[in-house]
Amino acid sequence: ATTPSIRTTSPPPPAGRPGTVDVSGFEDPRVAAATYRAAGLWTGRTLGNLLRDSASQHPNRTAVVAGGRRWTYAELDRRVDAIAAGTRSRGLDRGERVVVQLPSGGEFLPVLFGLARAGVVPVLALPAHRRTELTAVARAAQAVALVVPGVHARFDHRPLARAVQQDVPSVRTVVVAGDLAGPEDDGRDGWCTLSDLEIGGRPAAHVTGPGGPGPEPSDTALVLLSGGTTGTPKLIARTHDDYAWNAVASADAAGLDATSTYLAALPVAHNFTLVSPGTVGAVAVGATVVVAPSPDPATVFGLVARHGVTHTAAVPSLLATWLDERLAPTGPVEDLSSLRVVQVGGARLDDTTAAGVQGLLGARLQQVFGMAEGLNCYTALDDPDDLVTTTQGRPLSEWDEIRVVDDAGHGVPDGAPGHLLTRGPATIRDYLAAPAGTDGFTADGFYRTGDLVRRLPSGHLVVVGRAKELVNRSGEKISPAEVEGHLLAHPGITAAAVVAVPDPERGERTVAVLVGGAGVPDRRTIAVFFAERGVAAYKVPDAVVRRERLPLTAIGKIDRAAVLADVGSG
Ligand code: OOB
Repeated sequence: ATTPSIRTTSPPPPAGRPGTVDVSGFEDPRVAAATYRAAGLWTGRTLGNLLRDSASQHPNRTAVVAGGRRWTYAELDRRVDAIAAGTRSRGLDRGERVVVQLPSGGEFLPVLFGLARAGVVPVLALPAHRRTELTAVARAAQAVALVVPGVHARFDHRPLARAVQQDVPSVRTVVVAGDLAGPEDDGRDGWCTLSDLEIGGRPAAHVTGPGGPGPEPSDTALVLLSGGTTGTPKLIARTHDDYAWNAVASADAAGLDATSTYLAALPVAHNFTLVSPGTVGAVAVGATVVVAPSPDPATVFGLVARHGVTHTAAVPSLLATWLDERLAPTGPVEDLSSLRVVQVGGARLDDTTAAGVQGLLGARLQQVFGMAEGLNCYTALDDPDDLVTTTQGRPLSEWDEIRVVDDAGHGVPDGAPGHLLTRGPATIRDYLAAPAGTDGFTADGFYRTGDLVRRLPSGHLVVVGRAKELVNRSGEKISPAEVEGHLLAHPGITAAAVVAVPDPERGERTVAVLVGGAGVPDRRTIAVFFAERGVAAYKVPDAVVRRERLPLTAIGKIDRAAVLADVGSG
């Protein structure tokens, strides 16, 4: 392939910060990529290299603390080598996809980096996902393997993995981070434990041998799931180049360096916890990662005090529980003096909670407005307090282009609300395996975020709302269309509308308005029905309301504004 030339003369005004960088020709992703490389953003390092470099610079520094165990960088690097070799020797090839469903614990990072080092692509599912979600993800990704815990949170993931393997014929291997269920799994084609993989034992029938070329920086490093608006999962393929840049630049924005300790309080598979700067950013700079088994204040504060945590991240609803515990302690009052930066993002943080962080936690607040599709915005650690408490920050770099447009796609002036479109060094140009009709991008490659923002003259963005149909429940994104689909499968329901209503604790919660007469099930029955269908429990509506009919618009669609007006307060 020829490298496209980069035009440097008479640049048109860039869409990001006017006059700072030349983005002409960037509608062609190859031109943009060549420029990100030339500008030194994309450095050609893979995720495996990030770890290798930190291991050679700080071999004896603690890399990961989890579940009462700790690994130095040298140990983590060796473990990752072993998993990479085991992955290859079991016949998983470069570019093939593996669905990883691991909870917060000591296995997640070794597996993530091990697969990435082998060039095998982890697809990050949530521990809460059940047969419906995992099957859909494995199918869309054409996954060849699954990595699951044994029993986690009193749920046995092995029968679930077996069911997904039945549903999706491309899945030929299951790796259990724990014990195999019993003799019936032992001889099962392709099944092994993570320890088997690490010691390279039990070669499968389809061994192709270890080695082979490692991943290229432009290869997909990992696949994230979109907090999408449809029932079908949208897969987000992030490259080594873009993810490594996202991690390193974010570490810089958060003041995270080799002397820092990052606490992963939110679930480890979420993009915020991974790369903003998260665990991948921490590994990139040689910081220590502490993995919290639970985000509750007692666990988090105990870990902060014990390990001298300097940085952590929360969604607004979680932050509120931390602040409450400091205001009115229900347990021992821990020494949090090591804490320097508390990042908050995933959903809109209210100004009052924001203003409480410094006083109650003794740390600088950093607001983070990010998305798995790529863009990360941060308030700067030295921004004036009013910007830190009232805005969601500025894009990570001058190469992150921001457009704020009206419904017709015309730019709006600074200060006016509009739709946020973005293009940049971390932002994807398309989904992998997007359902037909997905209209997520403009012709010149801008991602339509679905968020409504105001841009201040300083470049800071304020998130003022959302145009996409999505419920943001404690930062967890739920698609009303998907939940409605599951509800309509119940014989007692003839029509259903799911809307987001404000919730003091979670930010938003789901209310389902159901039609179907006497047969309409209650919430508990729906919870059982969803579990039987293999749907994640967090999708069960928080409240159920019965009505004779749903309000319709003139052309016969569900009138969501009217539904919301009906049930909006409860
Ligand atoms: C993060 O990623 P996703 O993919 O789960 O969700 C992205 C969406 C955004 O489009 C926006 O609607 C919302 O979550 N969001 C926020 C926000 N941060 C994310 N809305 C208001 N204020 C914020 N600070 O949620 C994510 C990824 C990386 C870092 C942080 C969050």
